[in-house]
Amino acid sequence: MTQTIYVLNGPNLNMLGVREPEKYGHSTLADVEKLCRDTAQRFGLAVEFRQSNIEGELVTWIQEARIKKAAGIVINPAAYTHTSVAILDALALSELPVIEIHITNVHQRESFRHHSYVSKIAKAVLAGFGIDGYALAITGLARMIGAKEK
Ligand code: CA2
Repeated sequence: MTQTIYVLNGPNLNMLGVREPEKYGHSTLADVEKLCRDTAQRFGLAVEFRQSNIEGELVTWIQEARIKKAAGIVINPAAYTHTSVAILDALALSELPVIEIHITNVHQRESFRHHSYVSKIAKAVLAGFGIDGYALAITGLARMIGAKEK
């Protein structure tokens, strides 16, 4: 049976490629989705790719990932990284392997971006690779769950 990974994106990431290209690059969220699908396909994995500006919707999708027996979660919680105990709790309750990814190196930015609630439960954290971080995160998760490269 094909295993599925959830790739979840938080608020404002729908603006990728549209605003602030000097910080976030020129790729759009649709480009990120294609990169994720292409990377996952190499390991025979399916992808549920979602973005929301609403905290509770992300929580619901994390719960859904567990119900649907997903193999793991790659998440860029965006600003909720630094604020959301609800997303931390949902990820912990999911009992799934979680990889946290940030496009920018949050540690070079404002001090309020240096703390992540999600890092408390993430198996691994990537920051500063641009959108390539998504491909690296999926590759790392695929190896973690024992998916074989085709
Ligand atoms: O570096 C990342 O991936 C972040 O998760 C992005 C969040 C930020 O709040 C985190 O501290 C770090 C912001 C997402 C907003 O994305 C935009 C993309 C293009 C233009 C404007 C915003």
